[in-house]
Amino acid sequence: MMPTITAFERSPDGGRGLARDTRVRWALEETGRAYEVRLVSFAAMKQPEHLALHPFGQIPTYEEGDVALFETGAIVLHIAERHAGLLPDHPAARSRAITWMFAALNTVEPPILEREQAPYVVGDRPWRAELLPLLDGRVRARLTQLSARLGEAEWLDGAFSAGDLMMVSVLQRLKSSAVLKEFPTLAAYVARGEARPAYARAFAAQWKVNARQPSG
Ligand code: GTB
Repeated sequence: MMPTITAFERSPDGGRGLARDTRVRWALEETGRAYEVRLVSFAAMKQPEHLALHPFGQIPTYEEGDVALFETGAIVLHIAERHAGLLPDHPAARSRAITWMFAALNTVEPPILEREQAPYVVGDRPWRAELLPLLDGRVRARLTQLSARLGEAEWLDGAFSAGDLMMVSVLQRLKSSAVLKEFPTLAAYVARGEARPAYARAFAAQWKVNARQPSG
């Protein structure tokens, strides 16, 4: 059965691929799965029909037969566990790849999002000038650790896995910030992920919907 995902009718990033449907599209492409997309507006995301699928009124969601999922971690894991291409066969290696998915979402993504959202949250309050460098420091600390672990390797643990897919997706949020450039091995890691044909197909599919100037 062909899965259906939801995505922004009009992504605020104007097609840069940063909305989280891109990582689900990428996982589907890596595993050779065809899929359908239902585009939703911001208003529709808050309506009962969508809230029944996603309690927080967000995208993406994933529907396939009697399976209805939200949260990209759960969706990518669901795909990776059922279709070859994103998880190693060996049980220990498989568990390590899943660990990297969690590390991306629970350990690396939070400080990145915190830094990205801080200017909107603090506005022009007087502590802004002190807070932002502190949050930059938290991002740098994580990237230093991640960069040390990746070293000169191509991927985090052997062959490309769902852990790399998730980590590259998370690091992409830093592409417009100067900080990623301070970590050339991580910048190259992101570029390697983006060079994968499956990523190119996922990017092109969301670009077709969203291509325009970013709205903010
Ligand atoms: N933890 C959830 C997951 O991983 O699935 C987070 C899902 C999420 O944040 N969805 C966002 C959403 O639906 C879209 S991706 N937001 C609408 C809302 O909450 O009302 C986040 C996103 C949005 C915009 C950009 N951008 O413009 O660059 C990048 C990422």
